[in-house]
Parts: sequence; C-alpha cells; structure tokens
Amino acid sequence: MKITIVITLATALMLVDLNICADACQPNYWADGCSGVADFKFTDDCNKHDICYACGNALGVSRLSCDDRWYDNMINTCNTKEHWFWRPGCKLMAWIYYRLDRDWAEKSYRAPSVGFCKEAWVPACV
Ligand SMILES: [Ca+2]
Repeated sequence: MKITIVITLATALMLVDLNICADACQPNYWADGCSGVADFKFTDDCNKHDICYACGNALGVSRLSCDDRWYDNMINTCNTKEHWFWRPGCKLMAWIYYRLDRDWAEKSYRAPSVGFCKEAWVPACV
C-alpha cells in the first residue's frame, strides 16, 4: 500500500515537473528547419533559431546571441540525442552549421522584427 502511494506521488511529481519544464516554444510557419542544409538532428534547434532571427530584434536579442544560443542548443542535442560514438561528428556538424550561419546568414536576421513576435510562445524560442 505504501509503495503504491509513493509510486503514485513520484509519478505525479514527475508529471508536474515535466509540465513546468515543458518547452512552450511552438514555432509557426516562419520556421522551416535548417535552411539550406540537412536538418540532421537539429530540426527543433533550427526552428528556434528561425524564430530568434524573426523576433530577436523585438525582444532585444542580437543576431550573435541568436547564433550562440542556437549553437548551444545543437551541442545539447548532440549530448542528449546522439549515441556517444557519434557525438564528435554531431558537434563538428553543429560547428560547421554555426560557421556557415555566421558567415552567410546576416541578411536573414529581421530588424525590425516580424508581426507575430508579441505572441506568448515566442520568448521561449528566442
Ligand atoms: Ca530555417
């Protein structure tokens, strides 16, 4: 009986915790994954980066900050979703994407920002 109560409470706490930590970022039509390159495992990271580029200016987030956050997100993806054997290659891919973006994507950063940037889900993406 006690074990059942403990398991139930632990499950409930885990669900509450998941809910609190849930990412509210809900990229819309603006996000198209990793533009111009293969998505690899970075689709969610690239979608957030797309929203950051669309709304960063309105939220006081610079292009460099968008790029640095995106890089951190990709590295986190490598560390959490990739088998340890493939992580170095994954991280190399993240670095190449980051460098390509730094060198070629300056015009994609929207200043002023686009229309939907005041929507509630946007800050969680940026
Ligand atoms: Ca994109």
